[in-house]
Amino acid sequence: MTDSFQKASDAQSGRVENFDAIVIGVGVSGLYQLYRLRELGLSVRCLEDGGGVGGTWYWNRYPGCRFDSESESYGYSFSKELLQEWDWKEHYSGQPENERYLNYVADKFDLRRDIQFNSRVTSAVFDVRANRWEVRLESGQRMRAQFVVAAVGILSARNIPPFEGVDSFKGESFHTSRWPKEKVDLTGKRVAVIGTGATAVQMIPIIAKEVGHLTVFQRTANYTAPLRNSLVSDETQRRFKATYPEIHKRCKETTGGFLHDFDRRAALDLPREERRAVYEQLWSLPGFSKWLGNFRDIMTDRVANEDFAEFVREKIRARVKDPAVAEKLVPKDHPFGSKRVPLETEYYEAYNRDNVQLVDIKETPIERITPKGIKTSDREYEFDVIIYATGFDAITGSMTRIDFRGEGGQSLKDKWANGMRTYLQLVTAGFPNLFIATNTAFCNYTVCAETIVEWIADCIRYVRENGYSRIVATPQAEDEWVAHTNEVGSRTLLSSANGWFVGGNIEGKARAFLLYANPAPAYRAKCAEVAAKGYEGFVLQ
Ligand code: NA7
Repeated sequence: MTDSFQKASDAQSGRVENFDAIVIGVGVSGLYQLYRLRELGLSVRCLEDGGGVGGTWYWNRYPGCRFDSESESYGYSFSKELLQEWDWKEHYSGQPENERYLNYVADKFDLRRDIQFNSRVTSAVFDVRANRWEVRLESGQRMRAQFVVAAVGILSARNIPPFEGVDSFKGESFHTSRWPKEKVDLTGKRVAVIGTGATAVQMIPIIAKEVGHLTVFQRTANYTAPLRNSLVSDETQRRFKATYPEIHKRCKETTGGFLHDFDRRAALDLPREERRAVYEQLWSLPGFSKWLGNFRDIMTDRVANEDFAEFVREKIRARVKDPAVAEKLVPKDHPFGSKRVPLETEYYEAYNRDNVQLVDIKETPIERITPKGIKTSDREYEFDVIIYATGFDAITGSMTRIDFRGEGGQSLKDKWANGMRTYLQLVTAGFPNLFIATNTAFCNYTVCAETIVEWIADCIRYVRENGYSRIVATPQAEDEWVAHTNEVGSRTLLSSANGWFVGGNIEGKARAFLLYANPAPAYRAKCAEVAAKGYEGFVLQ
């Protein structure tokens, strides 16, 4: 019987399959979680909405999509064999290659046999008497498991703003995270891009060369920095493979899990000329060096931040020929790094092209989408294609779009209505045996995702080996963690902007620190300490 026939017949017959654990999502975290749980000898079913593995790297197929992390620091570190087998072709690897990598991992570790694709989870209800979750799919299929691990991604619930008339547009429209697998031919077309976040910044310079005319609708100008990508030479490839232990050790020690780390000096302790020399040096380096390799107070001191922000503004002005366009592209209303800094390649040069126009929608807001295009407060623009590069209902959206029901039938969506509430970013009180395997530390994705996945696997093993059937965080531990997260976040400049880090990108979304802003080593140490103390802050039964 084929998989889809099996599913259809299960849905019709009401047959409920049983597993030790269900993993929702098969991106970077879910794939590794499956591997670790299987290593424990658990029966596991992995449920994936998409038609293949990869999560972010499956869905985001828009032109120009790539890592902003150094490739050698983003790949998994758990398998020495894998590290030696895989060659990274670019220093900042592109989506097609990243998807191939994750498929290679799935095949190498024979993970596919436990993955059910095209399976969207709609609800998960905890049965307090049986200590099991009942998970239901859009198809009607049901299954039960003692543990559920939600590896649902931090940036997977796409955000299409509720513009009036969205469905009335007669041309083609795409959200960047649902870009079709088949090539989208933009040749000669009139194209709109709404949004200027990390996604748009990667995509715009590439499609600008292809389209007939491109109109970019910008709500907030962003600080960006040059990516400076290049091919990995054979010699560098050999160096990666020979020094992976050092690479991973470094990523475990740095503030954000990257190869970069903050300069221990305070910016303003240096005379202006010396500071400038440091900025120029950082600017010439690839990747996030300009953000995460900057002076230590860049994320905490407004004056230090403004000093660097002004340097970035000068860099933008120097690249855009039309001073009026340049001024629109220069960010002035939030500190550098308080939103995720997009890394770019020829982004500003795109605005020097005759076929690219920038529309500032703070000056002339979008009033509605029309059958022909986009109507702002001053005119209607006609398009063949509208591209929504409008981001995500980050971190909480991928959880709350599943109807999780915990003890007493409590809904997670209701519980988080005023902001995310977790203990250790990993669990939430009132929802036993549910783990959140997404990296919400301020940390290079895979680096901390591995830690989180391993922590969850160890916790599940502990529960089983000690004869317990459930584990749940106490409300008190959660309260303390939320207060601590807010306190740590408020020491930084992260709340000074309206980005997804704090839920500020979505109208009506409660503002909260969604990322844990303490340095990654401190986060790792805290999680390890909780485990070492027999899962302090949890009730085990
Ligand atoms: P982002 O970084 O959240 O950017 C989304 C963009 O869409 C940003 O420019 C937003 O403007 C804009 N946006 C969102 N809602 C609207 C409305 N209602 N009207 C106009 N413009 C809007 O998402 P990305 O996909 O670029 O990047 C997400 C992450 O992926 C990134 O951080 C990396 O980690 C990888 P705003 O700035 O909010 O004014």
